[in-house]
Amino acid sequence: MQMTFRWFGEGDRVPLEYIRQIPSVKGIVSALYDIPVGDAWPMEKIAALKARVEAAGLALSVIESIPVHEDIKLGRPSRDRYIENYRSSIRAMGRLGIPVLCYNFMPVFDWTRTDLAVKNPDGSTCLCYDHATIDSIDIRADRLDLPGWATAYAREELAALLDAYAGMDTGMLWKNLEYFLRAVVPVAAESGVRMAIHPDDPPWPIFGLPRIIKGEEDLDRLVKTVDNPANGITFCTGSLGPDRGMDLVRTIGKYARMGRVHFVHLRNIRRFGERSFCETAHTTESGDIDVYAVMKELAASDYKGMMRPDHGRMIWGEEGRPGYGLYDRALGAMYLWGLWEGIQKSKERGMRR
Ligand SMILES: [Mn+2]
Repeated sequence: MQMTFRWFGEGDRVPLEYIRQIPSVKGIVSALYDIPVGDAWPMEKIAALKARVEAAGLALSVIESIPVHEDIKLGRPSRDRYIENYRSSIRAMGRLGIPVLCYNFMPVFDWTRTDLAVKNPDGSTCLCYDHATIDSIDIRADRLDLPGWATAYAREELAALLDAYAGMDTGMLWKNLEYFLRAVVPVAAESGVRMAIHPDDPPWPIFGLPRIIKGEEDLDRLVKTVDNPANGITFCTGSLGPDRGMDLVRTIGKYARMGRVHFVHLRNIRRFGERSFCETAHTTESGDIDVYAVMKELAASDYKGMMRPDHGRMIWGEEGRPGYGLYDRALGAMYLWGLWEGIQKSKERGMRR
């Protein structure tokens, strides 16, 4: 397993040089942030990003993400042009030897939270989600009152998208994902790039928009849709975990043994009621996910892919992008690496005996 860390490019308040100082972190997860959604990523720009990361003593291990144009998700005739661009970006990644591509297929909004800075008793802050609050938001209001998304869309643009999705059910969205995968996975396979779909976050429909990567049944369908190792999963414990019915430990082992987990996002959450949760520190005792058991199952599956500590809290007075401060994610990386080393060593001892 390679431990990685997300970096949002030169605009990130956390410099690459600081990330390099976190023990155990060898890889960077990043993207090009100035390319319009749907355009092909120019090879030179990806090469420059890679060179910048390598100059800091790290590897560019994962692209997270190349956004999928809404026309692809909507199945519009223009999708073929956007898919061709997507294939071109994948080929460029392959030529540069960047092994993993994380992407998602969520309509309109990807990650969704209702509060980006809930104060914890210890003075830290964290991101939370409450479904009743989501239901109370008027997404067609003049000013969209959804944390993190207030300025993402112009009002008319959002209204047009919502109208376009109004008649779409999950079956149609699946068809469009399958069309996309049949077109891009063969290119990824021949380019040496492993695609890794990120589950829906949170794992249920919001604002009446369909969502299709919510749990085990969906992941089963996904891996079968194009039966190729290049068609894989980003196993995000914090995205799948809010569903109380999800057995994270068994399922991460199941897909890892199939060779379909290429990237792991590890974070912990605390559930409140049915569809309500807050993100916590990474340790098992902090939330409802048995992080040790997840890591143990991954080790038992002989996992060799990438992992990153996902969202952290804001601690020690740090300010910055919600979920993506340096301090708590660095603590998370250390905790996860400590678990991993311990588990690997007891595994080796067990085998010698
Ligand atoms: Mn994630």
